[in-house]
Amino acid sequence: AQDCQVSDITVKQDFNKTGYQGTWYAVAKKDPVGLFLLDNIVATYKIEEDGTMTATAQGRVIILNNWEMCANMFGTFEDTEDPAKFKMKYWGAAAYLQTGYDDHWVIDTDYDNYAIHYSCRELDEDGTCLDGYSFIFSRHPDGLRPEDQKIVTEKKQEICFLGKYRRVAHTGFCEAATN
Ligand code: DAO
Repeated sequence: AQDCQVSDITVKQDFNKTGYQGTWYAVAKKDPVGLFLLDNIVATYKIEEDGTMTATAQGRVIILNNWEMCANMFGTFEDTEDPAKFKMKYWGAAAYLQTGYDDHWVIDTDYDNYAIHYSCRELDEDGTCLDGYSFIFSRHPDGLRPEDQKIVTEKKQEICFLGKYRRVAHTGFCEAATN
């Protein structure tokens, strides 16, 4: 997909959502226009009894331009014909948090250490992504293992987001009991 066509992006083959369950720490993020989650981003995925995937996520946000808080977010996932491509409906625990309906693709994962998420919100006329975001997730709060970094760098390039990520810090901001 080196012409950066979103339709050419390959995702995880035979994605196993059961194996994807549990906690993932965002270690890097490519932001969309009007970014929302800043840092301390942790997502926990779960398969419900009816087989649908759901997630909760936390992260530090700044609302109303200057109010810093920890956002508690919820997502439900609709399956598509590709097992690694979902549509995600998301909303916040509080009404003033963001809501939306985004693509949620799993580009690659080994289930135990790393995962590369991708979402294109808006396609450009030429088929490239005009506005998208991506999380690099690790099962380990302190980051990716050195042996996973090469794979992750290759995948960042394949989705045409190489050089567009920033590190996501984990400072404990969202570990307090309440907001
Ligand atoms: O942070 O700029 C951004 C876009 C991310 C919006 C999605 C937040 C809610 C996600 C909940 C489920 C798991 C990833």
